Amino acid sequence: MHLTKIALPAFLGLPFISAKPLAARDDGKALQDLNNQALSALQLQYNNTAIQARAASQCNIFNAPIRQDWNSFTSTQKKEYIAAVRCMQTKPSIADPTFAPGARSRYDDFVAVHINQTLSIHGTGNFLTWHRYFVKAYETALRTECGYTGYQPYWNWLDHREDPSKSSIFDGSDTSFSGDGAFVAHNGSVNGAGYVYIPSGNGGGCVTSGPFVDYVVNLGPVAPIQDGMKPFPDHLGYNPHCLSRDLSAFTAVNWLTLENILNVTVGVASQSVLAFQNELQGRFADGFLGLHTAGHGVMGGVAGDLYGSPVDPVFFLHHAMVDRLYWVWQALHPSMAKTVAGTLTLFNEPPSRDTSTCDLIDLGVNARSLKIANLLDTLGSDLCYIYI
Ligand SMILES: [Cu+2]
Repeated sequence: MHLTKIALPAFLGLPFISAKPLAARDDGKALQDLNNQALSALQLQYNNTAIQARAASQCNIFNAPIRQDWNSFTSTQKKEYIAAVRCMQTKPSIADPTFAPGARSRYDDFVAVHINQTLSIHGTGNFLTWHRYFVKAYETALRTECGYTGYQPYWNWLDHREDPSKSSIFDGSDTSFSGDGAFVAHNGSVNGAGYVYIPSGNGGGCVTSGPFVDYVVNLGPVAPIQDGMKPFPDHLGYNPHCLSRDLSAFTAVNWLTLENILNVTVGVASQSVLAFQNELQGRFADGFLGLHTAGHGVMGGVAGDLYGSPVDPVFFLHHAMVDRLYWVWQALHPSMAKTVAGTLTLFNEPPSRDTSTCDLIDLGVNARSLKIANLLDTLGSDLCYIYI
């Protein structure tokens, strides 16, 4: 599906998010308005581009593939996406076994590069572009290796925040990503680098229904945060276990909020890429998880492990939503859109130099390496997509 020139003018002329009290506003509609603001801004940028440059461009807002909300998929589209994920989990790994001896599947190849690079892709200057490219490479693998014909869907965080087990992503049906884990009594999780206590939910064990009930997770956990969950000492070794979850309404209600989304995209935390990425990832010492960390925390179980979090297939819908906010922020802040900030190491520990847009993003066997500079524009020659 592509946007049409007839449909697009509808995005123009929309008022910017008003300052009405949050409670008086439909949160879902406000988020959609924000997305429409980004589309309007991109159309203006397109209109202001010289005609010759437009003609030379392969990708533009009118021909770009569209990433959309999982909720807007039909049952057929959901089943096609899920089947492609299951296909990735059964196709043999192509990674060098000396690199990741525990990787058995193509899916594991993605998990392995994330585990391997964890300390240099979070709390760093490449966080946004690394994960953007990671999702893109995964989307491409689903399409080229597993016959998926659609594009990467995203998880709308505002949907069923008060009870994620009722959402179309986690309801446990055959068009979901399986549901909550079986109840296992435990004393909650400690998220946010040890600063933020999360009470246990109704799960904690293996998922009990849906498409991923028999999925064997081969890698991790490296640094689990759920009480009683043991780390596996060999980071890339073979450790078959189940997909566990402990859905956390507590986390969703506290941090997956419209207020936080508006703050990073059009509010105080949107004033620089550093402010945007820091607020998105969280201020842990203040007890504030941030949207990115909270999304992982809502899943709980194996997804709470910073290293091995991609073992839960909802990781890619969550990071598509993170990327959607990055895309909105870039569209609404064109003068800063191609800037990067931050260093090469997690919270600059150990201290390292500043990230450069000439630095490479290396996804191992999953994609060719690209410079950060090539990943800053989703309407460029290496990336081509928009969100609705
Ligand atoms: Cu990550």
